Amino acid sequence: MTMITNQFVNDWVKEMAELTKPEEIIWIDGSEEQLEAIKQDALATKEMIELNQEKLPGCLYYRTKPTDVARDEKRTVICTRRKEDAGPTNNWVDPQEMYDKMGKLFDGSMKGRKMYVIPFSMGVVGTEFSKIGIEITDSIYVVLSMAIMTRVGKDVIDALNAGADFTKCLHSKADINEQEKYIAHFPEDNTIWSINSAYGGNVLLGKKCLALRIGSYLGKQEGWMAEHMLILKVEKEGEEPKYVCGAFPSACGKTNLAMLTPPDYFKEQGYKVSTIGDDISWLRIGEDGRLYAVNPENGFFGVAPGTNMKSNPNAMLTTMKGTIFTNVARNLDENTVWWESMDKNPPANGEDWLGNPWNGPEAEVKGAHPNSRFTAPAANCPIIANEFATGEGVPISAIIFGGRRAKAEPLVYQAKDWNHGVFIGSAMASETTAAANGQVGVVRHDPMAMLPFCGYNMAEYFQHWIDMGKRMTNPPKIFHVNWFRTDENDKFMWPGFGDNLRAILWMLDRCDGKIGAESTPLGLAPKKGDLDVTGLDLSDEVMEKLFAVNKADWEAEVEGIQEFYDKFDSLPVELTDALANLKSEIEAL
Ligand code: GTP
Ligand code: SPV
Ligand code: MN
Repeated sequence: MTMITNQFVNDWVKEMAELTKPEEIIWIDGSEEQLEAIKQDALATKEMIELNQEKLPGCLYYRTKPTDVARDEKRTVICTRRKEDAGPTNNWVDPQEMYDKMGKLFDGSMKGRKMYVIPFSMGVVGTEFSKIGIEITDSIYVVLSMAIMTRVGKDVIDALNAGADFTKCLHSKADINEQEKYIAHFPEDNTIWSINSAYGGNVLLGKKCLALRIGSYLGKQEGWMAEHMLILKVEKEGEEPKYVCGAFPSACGKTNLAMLTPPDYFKEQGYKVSTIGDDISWLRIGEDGRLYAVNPENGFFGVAPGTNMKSNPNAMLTTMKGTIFTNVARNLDENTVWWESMDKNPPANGEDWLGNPWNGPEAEVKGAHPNSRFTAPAANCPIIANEFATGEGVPISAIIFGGRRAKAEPLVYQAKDWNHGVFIGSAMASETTAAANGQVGVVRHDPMAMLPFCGYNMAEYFQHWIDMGKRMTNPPKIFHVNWFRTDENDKFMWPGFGDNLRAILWMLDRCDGKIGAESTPLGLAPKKGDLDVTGLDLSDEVMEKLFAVNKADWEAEVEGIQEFYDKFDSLPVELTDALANLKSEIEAL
């Protein structure tokens, strides 16, 4: 077994073991033999189920408690010494109070269990982007998932032994008691504590907790950005590749956009799309004054329902091996998995996500939970870009903000400049989804899709965006999109998925200065004919509705933005000016 010689690491692990009192401590080195042995333990206790190894080699099934199926924002807290440093959009608790409270819950929480110590890296070890963490957990699901979602292995241990700093991540599923569930962040101590959950977003601490909440805090201090963004690469034969980042709230289309399949019409013209990341971007300014992005993750924790060979074949193919499926339905005849709209053949001899017998064709309840997910290695993705593996940043041409909005928001428009783009991001709103506990379909403000993930005061976060803009000589152009606008019959008007490439190509033409645009109160919209809709069955009337800026709707939007802004003691003047400007433009409509 690889030895950790870093005394800080050993002291911390010893201290956490004295608190949680496991029967054994196991260091994870990421080797296949070790992970295989641990997996066998999970199969023996039925914590996980092995799926059909011919059809789905290396794949496992995992089910969480019905009360523990999504992120829990109410129980997610930011613990800074000063309340104002967490800001009005975060739940704040005094750090000492939280350590005391959770210390009691962690006391003996691993009695009779094994404690796994997982050194991991977000980003490729050795690149300037890499950040190291160590997650201590009593959950085999966490061990196997972290081995997919992060970089685990000897090079991380070597980096720690060479003295690398690390984020201290402590997790115990304890009794999965939702009354005593907490996901707590101590940015000032580079520490994360999570207890009483066994669901991905609450317990895979490298992801939202480190890469976004702690990451955004570090980024503010160190001059970079941690964002809830996909990264995609667009190539046209004979031309330089272009890279685009996109921030959409949870379950609003990042994985799908990142892996999109171009419509045949564009394939024939030589267009190709590949994937760098589907959820998180870390961005730094390069020496040439451009913004460079990496995906710090090593896998995809993607929404299962809605994923199928038509909507996202690349995601389907990614999940065919080495994948953990959580809270989907099971096909008991084949020992495979199923979820809503995977195909038209739900299993008759099935089991739903709760473990109840489920006759798919006749069932009145859903087979899979709406937030059921797959955890799959990024390397499985048929269109993974070569830049993913190197972990070197790619230069970003465009940043896309988008929400799930049945009304008000047009299909696509461009910000007038960087600061206006920051305003658009800060003013974003979207309908809530099953990715977090609580009501679904309620419009809420979710700036830059970071509302649940910003580890500090969002007013300062907006300022950081503005400051980053000042430091770039050639910043990305910023756009806003909405794939989810509906008609009078509540039907989506835009086909979405692969056809979203059409909007992206318009954006890239704008970035290249190849085409003009039309000024609207919201920003710059496509001129008639510039958005290529060849082959789509969209009437002029529908196109008009997709782009309409309705005065009454936008008066309400402006009021909503103002209300959201009022939560903050002070905001950058660039944003309040932009809102005043929008207000007068809407009044003039
Ligand atoms: P997180 O992993 O929670 O951060 O979500 P995400 O942003 O990666 O969302 P994802 O791509 O998994 O999409 C969530 C849901 O939106 C799925 O059910 C998709 O089928 C649906 N969806 C994605 N893109 C589109 C689109 O262009 N149009 C429509 N109508 N639905 C879409
Ligand atoms: C999200 O909710 O935005 C996700 C899934 O990507 S989770 O890891 O649960 O946060
Ligand atoms: Mn996400």
